[in-house]
Amino acid sequence: PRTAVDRLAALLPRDFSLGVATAAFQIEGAVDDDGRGPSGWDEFARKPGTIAGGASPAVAADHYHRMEEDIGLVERLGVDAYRLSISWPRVQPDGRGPWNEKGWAFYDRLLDVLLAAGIRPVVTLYHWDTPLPLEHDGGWLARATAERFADYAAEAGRRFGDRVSQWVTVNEPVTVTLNGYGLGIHAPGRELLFGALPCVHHQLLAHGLAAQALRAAGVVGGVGITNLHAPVFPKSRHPLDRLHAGVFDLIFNRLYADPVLLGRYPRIPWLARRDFRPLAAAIRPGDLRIIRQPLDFYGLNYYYPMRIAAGSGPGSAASTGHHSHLPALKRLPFHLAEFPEFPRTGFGWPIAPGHIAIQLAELRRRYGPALPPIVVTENGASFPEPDRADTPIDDGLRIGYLASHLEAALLAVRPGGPAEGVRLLGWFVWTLLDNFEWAAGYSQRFGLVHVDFETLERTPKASYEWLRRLNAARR
Ligand code: PNW
Repeated sequence: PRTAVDRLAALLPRDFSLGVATAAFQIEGAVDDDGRGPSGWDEFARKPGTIAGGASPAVAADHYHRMEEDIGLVERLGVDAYRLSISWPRVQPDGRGPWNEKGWAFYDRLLDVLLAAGIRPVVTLYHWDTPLPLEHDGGWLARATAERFADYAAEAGRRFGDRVSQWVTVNEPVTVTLNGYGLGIHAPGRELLFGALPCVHHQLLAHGLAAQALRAAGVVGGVGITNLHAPVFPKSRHPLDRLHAGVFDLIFNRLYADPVLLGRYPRIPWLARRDFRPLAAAIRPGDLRIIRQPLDFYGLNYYYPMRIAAGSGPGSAASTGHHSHLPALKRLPFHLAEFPEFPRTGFGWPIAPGHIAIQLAELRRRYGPALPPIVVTENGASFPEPDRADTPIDDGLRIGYLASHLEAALLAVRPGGPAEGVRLLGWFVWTLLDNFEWAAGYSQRFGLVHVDFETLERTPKASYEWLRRLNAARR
């Protein structure tokens, strides 16, 4: 082995899967085409002040009209898998009742194009685009949404069960609960703080019911969930920082992993008991048996570690992209502290590749034999980049982020590594294309491919070339 790419390629097990990931709402645009119904995100993004720069998701990267070109980009990367999501309101505009055949036809073609190119489709059923009528009926605060989701999952399984290689039921339920219903940064913009906790249970129930429905439909592919995880540290050794870091770890990580993998919610420490009442009220007998389905894989989205300090913080959040003032944050008894020692991404997120190893080790320690094989379903970073790609975009920082995280994960799970025993099946870069980055609009670019949002022209960045060479070096 000679180059850095060769050395990294040499670490990749033969059957290890390398891929790229996208999400429907962030790239498709075409929000009124072919009978698609509105989602909660379409409505949220129209409210003044919700999206950085007042950006609209209506066109996004226009992937709906450029699908073949985009899959061509995936094909030339030489990756073996592509993770996409189905827009629920595109295939079932009301979230209940009739299917929209033209919507299904789009994904039908997409799967065919992928398979013809020899790329394994990994399909996420829910990447945050709730059909608007369901959102108006309470969204994830309502138990009925989980039942509607199971109907949709069953239909997706019946239609595509012979062609999808892996199914992800729900993407990052924690982000939906916290950002969408707790803090109001994401759709539907509710600021319920702990009142958002029923959304935890209803999304996990949706996952369990969907996993059952997919299997009942006879799908041949594997079934899993994708959770966002971050190792959580107290800012200092002070007991109050440690206490609050423990509660935050519970809220962020364990609330989503324990029920799915162990069939129970974590024990809530006394100081948080009152706050957690809305969660207890949502649980019915038998639910946890549904939530703990045997999984073929566990999807891990990994971005950065977190640091927690006691006391309410500055009342602003980096992940909105416009450092908006968030009154809800002020009402929490803890806040996110910085890691002064690490460089940061465009979002201000710390770059700490060694922490993906800590994350994998922690999952191993907590869940032991109950931990299914892991797929890193997202890992990536945004950096400031120009709107026009007049000169080639030399995103060495992104290459550094991706290469160091992939390497750290691969080394961690080897014999003698800190996460030895974790079966790591694959790794997906977030993301193929610059896209609609939720509350940050088009201000944060995570893509391997630059998108000019005026001309919609695609221009591969240096990181695209890096991943292409990495794939080529495996053969
Ligand atoms: C993920 N955080 O969201 C989502 O799955 C993607 O759709 C999104 O584009 C991507 O990561 C980048 O943001 C996250 O604050 C939201 O830790 C918030 C966080 C991490 C990921």
